[in-house]
Amino acid sequence: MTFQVPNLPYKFEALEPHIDAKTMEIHHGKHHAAYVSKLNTALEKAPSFFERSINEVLQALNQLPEEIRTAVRNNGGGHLNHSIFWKLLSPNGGGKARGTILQKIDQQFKSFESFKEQFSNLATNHFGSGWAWLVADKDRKLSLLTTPNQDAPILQGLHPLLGLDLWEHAYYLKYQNRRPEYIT
Ligand code: MN3
Repeated sequence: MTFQVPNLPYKFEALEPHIDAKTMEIHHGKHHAAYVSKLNTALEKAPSFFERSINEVLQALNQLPEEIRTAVRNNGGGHLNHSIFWKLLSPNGGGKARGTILQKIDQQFKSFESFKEQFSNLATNHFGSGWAWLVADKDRKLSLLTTPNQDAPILQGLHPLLGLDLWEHAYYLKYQNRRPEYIT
């Protein structure tokens, strides 16, 4: 089975006014679709990897032929990161975290407000394209980081809990150069 773009769990316009319908349509239908298409083309050189999940493929990059490793890292990462991103967004989302995750955030970042501020600063100051993440390590310790390009946290053995796309294609139509406003 080749990799497929997952359906959005809501309509393109569902995230208005924060993220506009046209951005969602292009982001999901063109950008994500291109990552998937290029991933599938690259893996034609190693078709046994079609049997694996995208997480497993990215964790086994060094088993791939060297000539397709970069293409799989970039486009496989693009596929995984966006698949996570669509599910993190929701028309009924937002607000303060609750329950166990809030306790962990308070422990690690002192308060939810301080976590938001640190996450926003990190995302704002990331140079160029990439992603901002809240991740858990294997001991369930939380931390913040950014990754360049489409590098996925799983490449570092980290489990993403929250991710924000910092590529201009994610916000340019509505926010132009105002990345901080998009992040908020
Ligand atoms: Mn994107």
